[in-house]
Parts: sequence; C-alpha cells; structure tokens
Amino acid sequence: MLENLEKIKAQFKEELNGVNMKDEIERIRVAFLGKKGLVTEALKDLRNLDVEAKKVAGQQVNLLKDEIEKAIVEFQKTLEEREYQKEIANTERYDFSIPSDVTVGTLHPITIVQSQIEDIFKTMGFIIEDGLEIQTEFNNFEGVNIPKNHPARDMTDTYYLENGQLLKTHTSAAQNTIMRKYGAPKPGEPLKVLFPGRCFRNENIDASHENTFFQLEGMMIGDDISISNLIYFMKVLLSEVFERDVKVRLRPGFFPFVEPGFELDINCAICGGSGCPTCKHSGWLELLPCGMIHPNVLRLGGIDPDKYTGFAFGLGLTRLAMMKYNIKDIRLFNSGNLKQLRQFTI
Ligand code: FA5
Repeated sequence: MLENLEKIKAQFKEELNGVNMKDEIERIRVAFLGKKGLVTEALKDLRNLDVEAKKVAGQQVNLLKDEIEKAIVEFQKTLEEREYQKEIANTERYDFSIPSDVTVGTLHPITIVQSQIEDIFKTMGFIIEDGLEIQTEFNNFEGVNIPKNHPARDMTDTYYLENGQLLKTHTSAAQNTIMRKYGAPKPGEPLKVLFPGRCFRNENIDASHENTFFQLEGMMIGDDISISNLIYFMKVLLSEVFERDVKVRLRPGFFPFVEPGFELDINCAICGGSGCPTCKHSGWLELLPCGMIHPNVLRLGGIDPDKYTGFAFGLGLTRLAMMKYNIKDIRLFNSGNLKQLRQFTI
C-alpha cells in the first residue's frame, strides 16, 4: 500500500511538471482527487487492510491528499502569475507620474501665411490645387512658353533627375496641367485656382535667396478678364495678409508666360525702405510677379486665346512670411531652429 502511495506521488509530480496551462490543472485534479482518482481509490482500498495497517496507511493517504491539494493551488497561482507577466510584457505601459517634457508643436510660419491666403481666396471662389514637386521639363518650361535654349532657363537652373524630370523651379509648372484638368471656363464662370508649392533652384544663397522656397500661384481665366481684375486681387491679398497699409510698387517685368508682365515689389519691412542686406540695400523686395497669361500658354493648355484671357501671379510665399514677421534672414525657415520657429502664431 505504502509503495503504491509513493508511486502516486511520483506520478503526480511528473504530470504537474508537464502542465503549461490553467485548464490542464483541472484534468490532473480529477485524475488524482476526483471520484475515481488515484488518491480516492487508495482511500477506498484502505478497507481491505487490518486495523493497524489501516491506521498507518490512512494517515499516509490523507497526507498525500493534502499535499496534492496544496500543490495544485500553488501551481495554479504560479501559472496565473506567469500569464499575467506575459500579458503585461506585450502591452504598452504608461507611467503618468513621470513629468513630461513633450511640448505641443506649432505651425511653421510659412504654413500659417499659406493657410491665411488660402482662406482669403477660398472666400472669393478660388479652388486650391496641389502642384507636384517633381515635374516634367515640358510642364516647367515649354508648357509656359520657355522653349529649349531660352535665356530664362539659365536664371532658373535646377536639379535634374536621371529620368529627365526635374525639381520644379516655380509653381507656374502646374499651369498647363490645371488648364487641361478644368478646360475652358463656361461664360460668366471664370476658372479661379490657387496652387501653392515648394520650389527648387540652383541658387547663390543669401539673406533673401534659398535653394528651397515656397511660392503661391494664382490664376483666373475667363471670357472677360483684364488687368483691373489682376490689380484688384493683388490689393486684396496684400491688405488682408498685412492687416495694415503696405507700400508697393508696380513696374514692368518680363516673364515669357505673361504679356504684359509686372513685378510687384514690397517696401522692405526690415529696414522700412532705407536699405539693408535683406533687400540688398534697394529698399524694395521682389514679391509678387504677375501678368496677363500669354496666348501661347493658353493655347498649350487647350484654351482658345481668341476667346479667353486670364491673369496669373506667382507670389514669393517665403518672402511674404519674412515681411509679415520681420524675419531678416530667409535661412531661418529651413534651419529647423525650433526655439525661433515655434514663436510664430496665427
Ligand atoms: C517666377 O517664378 C514666376 N513663375 C512667377 C510668375 C507667375 C510671374 C505667374 C508671372 C505670372 P520669379 O522667379 O521672380 O518668378 O519668382 C517669383 C517670386 O518667388 C519672387 O518674387 C520671390 O519672391 C520668390 N523667389 C524667387 N526665387 C527665390 C529664392 N531663391 N528664394 C526665395 N524666394 C524666391
């Protein structure tokens, strides 16, 4: 009898060692302590023993029963702890008592000015389009009346990709695609589009020239669009952005894609017009070239220049942000200097 109890004990230990899941413990409990379990059967077998042997063996069987019950409870706890540890190891944990040094991000000054202008133009019925940064040579040059070998290409040298495409030098690169997308406007419903974007040029960098900068272009095409419309929209744009009177000058300007073309310069906000490195000591900063869209450009865009006219402007958005916020050096914008960049608010 006692030998049998030792065997049961050894078997129990072996089976318990092989258990990995809580559910398996119940099976073992039944196998040893259940109605027909090994320990229960051993208890029943006591009846066949004489009184003395029954006393000794009875004690041993009960001890074994207690031992197995305790071992099962303990093992169950161990398994539960193991499963809990596994679960928390796979979960993201937060300690809310640790002081946080995370600061809230702010909008980049260029983004602030861009959305402000977009809002102004949206209220005047303009659609916002998103021009590509990588463009075809056609869209950037031929499509806006700058054929191969035209001197204007030298002034806007850029970065070419191996597949012949290039990083666009101006937002005007989207003009052709936009004209083709919307087609000729219906009578009395001019096409009004605004398309901001990042531009790239192989540039001698200084206080007002970057190799990567933003422009914001606008275009209005219809059956009755004139220079007065152009001047009206430019005035609205500047007065809304600056919320104060700004001195501007309009002078003739040459761009192959407009005829006539103008340069709208702004009185340098940094020096008040007396001359400084930002305005190259001229007192003025080129900001808003514009003009009436050249008939060739309309034709290339699939719009009949005998029926339609239009204006376009190419605002130097980065420079506008400089003037609005009195930023002396354009290099701040791409500097990643958060201490300075996060000071700007809407
Ligand atoms: C153009 O890029 C024409 N596509 C603009 C245009 C559109 C004219 C539609 C007529 C009709 P321009 O090269 O002058 O023009 O650039 C326009 C503006 O972009 C400049 O007035 C200036 O404010 C800004 N700009 C040009 N080059 C740089 C540069 N390297 N860094 C910062 N801003 C620049």
